[in-house]
Amino acid sequence: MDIIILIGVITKVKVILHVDMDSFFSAIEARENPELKGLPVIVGGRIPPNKPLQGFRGQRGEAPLAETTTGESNRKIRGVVSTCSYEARAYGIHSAMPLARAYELCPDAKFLPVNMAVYKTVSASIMRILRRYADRFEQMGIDEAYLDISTKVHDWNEARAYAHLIKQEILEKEGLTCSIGIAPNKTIAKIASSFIKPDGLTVVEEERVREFLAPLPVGKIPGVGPKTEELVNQMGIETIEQLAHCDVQKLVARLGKYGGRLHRVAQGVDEREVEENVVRKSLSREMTLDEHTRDWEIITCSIDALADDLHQKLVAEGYLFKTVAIKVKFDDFSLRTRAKTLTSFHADLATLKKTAKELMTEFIARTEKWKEQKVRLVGLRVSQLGVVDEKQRRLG
Ligand code: TTP
Ligand code: MG
Repeated sequence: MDIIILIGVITKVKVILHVDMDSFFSAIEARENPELKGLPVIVGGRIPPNKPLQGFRGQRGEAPLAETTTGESNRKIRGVVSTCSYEARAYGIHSAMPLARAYELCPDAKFLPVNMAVYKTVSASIMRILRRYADRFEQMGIDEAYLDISTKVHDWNEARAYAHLIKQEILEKEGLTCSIGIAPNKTIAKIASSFIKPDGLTVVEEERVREFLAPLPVGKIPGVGPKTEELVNQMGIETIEQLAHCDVQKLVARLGKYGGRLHRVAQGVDEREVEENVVRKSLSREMTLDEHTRDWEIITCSIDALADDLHQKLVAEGYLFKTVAIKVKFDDFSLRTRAKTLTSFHADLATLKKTAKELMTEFIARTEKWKEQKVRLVGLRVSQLGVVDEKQRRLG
């Protein structure tokens, strides 16, 4: 009798933890000024003082501002909400809302300017704490990170206790709360960290993944914005369960490759590893356009805005760039990129903008698609990064 020995590869389940700080900027402000605790706090900018309308001349003799937002005032309120406390959210205020609108909803809120230097310092301290708890650590933004804790814990109960230790240390050392999600992969861990907020902890055990995801709207999947959600809804798909059971071919026909990825995510599958942020190879920014367009003005304005944002990051991190690339996503979700490598390293904004616009001009001239499809997203990336040496950095 033949004896067949099956050698199975036992892949150990991963345990991924995602941490996201609660109302990060405003929580730091409230920590620095305890009298703000429990109040609606809005970070984004101050509201200029109310000035009388008739014959007003400011202290330096300036004319009254032209725009008005309320009947009795001539103030012009500029800017958007970066974030706000949960007390302010109760008034319907949220990130990216114009400050003028936030003021209408809650004029008594405390409006504060963005104090980025402080937030970055606090972020660095929190990341130092988190890193120690992880086998592998990946910072995602100023207030969130993934930790692979697979070898640190033996089961989901231990993972829960481990998360409590993390929350306790951040609270004791930094006086801030966070929300944590734990799951077998990154996507589910991220969905889980926002499931209960603020000060939440949600553990999605491997056997419960499908059950957890099933009732959630598709928009809960990280990266699915309102436009994609609407497209998917138009196909009669509202929940992640419906997405998991839908015909993947139809999804791919509508969303391209991304449709395939979404389908796998809906089935609880995400193979991405937690990747250490070692040496950065590139930096990029992208922007989904409010209106899909072929308007050159809008596209160049978007490129300018992306370049401004990217350049700030380059300066902050002390990088020079050699390669500039643009990315264009059309209405049918097809993607095109164009890149140019310069002969030497550059650090200035003007070169970044000029190169990006040259690439875009050339792209438009040579791409047939441009005539048929509108643009839904533009992106800008710099790669082949060099490090500004300390002396240059001081001069810059
Ligand atoms: P988030 O984690 O999205 O928001 P949050 O920490 O303020 O609140 P939550 O409890 O829901 O996590 O973003 C982190 C910080 O990034 C936030 O405090 C301010 C900043 N931010 C902006 O400046 N503009 C934005 O549009 C968003 C979404 C965030
Ligand atoms: Mg947050």
